[in-house]
Amino acid sequence: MMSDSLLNTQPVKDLLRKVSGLDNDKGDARLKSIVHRVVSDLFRTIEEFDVQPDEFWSAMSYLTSLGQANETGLLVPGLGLETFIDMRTDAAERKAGIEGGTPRTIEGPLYVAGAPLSKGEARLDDGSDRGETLFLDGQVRDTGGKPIAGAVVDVWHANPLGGYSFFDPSQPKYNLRRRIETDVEGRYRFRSILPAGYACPPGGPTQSLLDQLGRHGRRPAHIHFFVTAPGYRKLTTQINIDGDEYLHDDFAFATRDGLIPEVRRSADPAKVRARGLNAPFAEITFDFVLHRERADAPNTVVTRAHAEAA
Ligand code: MBD
Ligand code: FE
Repeated sequence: MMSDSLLNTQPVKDLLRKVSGLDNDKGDARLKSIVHRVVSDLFRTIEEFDVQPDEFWSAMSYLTSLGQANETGLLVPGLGLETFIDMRTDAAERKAGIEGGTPRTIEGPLYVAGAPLSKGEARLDDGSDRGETLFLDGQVRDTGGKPIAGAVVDVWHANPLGGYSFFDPSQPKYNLRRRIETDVEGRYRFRSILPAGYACPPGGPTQSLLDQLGRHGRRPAHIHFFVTAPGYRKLTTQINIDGDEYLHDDFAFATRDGLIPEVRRSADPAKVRARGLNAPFAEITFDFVLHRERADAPNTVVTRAHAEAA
C-alpha cells in the first residue's frame, strides 16, 4: 500500500471509527470490530484498485439484485465461502482430536425443514417423475463401529431436471425430501430416482458474476443429508453420483474423497422384475459414521434460516 494513501489520513481513520461505532460505548463490541475491519477492507480495495464511482454503483445494484433474486445462498458456495467455513470446522475438530467418521460437506441453499418422517425406510418420489430408479441403503454407526438405532437421516435431492421441490413450484410438496429414522440395527433405506446435476439459474445474478469470472455454475448430481442422533455430533454432508462430468468440477466446491460411493447398475430382467420395475435401476450403499457429542468441540448444529413447506 502506498504510504500517501488516503486510508492513512486522520480524516479517513476518524470516519471508519465513527462508521463502526468505535467512538461510542453502546452496541455490540464484536460486531463493531468486524464492521470496522470489513468497511476498512472495502475502502482499501476501492483505493488500491482505483474503483470508479460507476463501478462502485454497479456493485451496489448487484448486491440489491442478489437479494431480490434470493441468491445470496447460491453465491456464498460459489465463492467458496461455505467450503471455507467447513474447512474451519474440520480444523477445529482436528485440534480437538476429532478425526475419521464421514466427512462433512456444505449444506447448500435448498434444504426445506419438516419433511415427512418415517421409520426404517421411505419412498422419496411419487412415481410421477421419469428417471432411473435408485435404491439407497446404509447403516449409521459410531466411530467404534456400533450401530446407532433411532438416528434420523434427513435426505433431500434434485429431480432428473436438477430442480428441488419447494424452490421449483411444479413439484409436489416435499418431493424428494424425507426424514428416515434408523431401525434397531441402525439401518435406513429408501427408494427414489437418480437426480441430475444443478445449474445456477441462467441470467440470474450468481450466474452473471460467474460468467464474468469465466466460470460455469454447475454442480455434479448429488444427494444431501443431515444425520442426527441424540448424543452424537450432527453430520451435514452429501454424496455425489459417480460418473457425472462435473464430479471434480463443482462450482460449489462440495466434492470430497469418501463421498463418492459406487453406483451399482442392474439391467438383468430377473432382478428388474424382482424389484417390481420394468427398466434398469441403480443401487447405492452408503454408511454414515458419527462422532459422539463433546463439549470441547465446535457445535455442528448450525442456526440458519430454512424454508418450511406451507
Ligand atoms: C445446490 O443443489 C446445492 O447443493 C448448492 C450447494 C448450491 C446450489 C444448488
Ligand atoms: Fe443440492
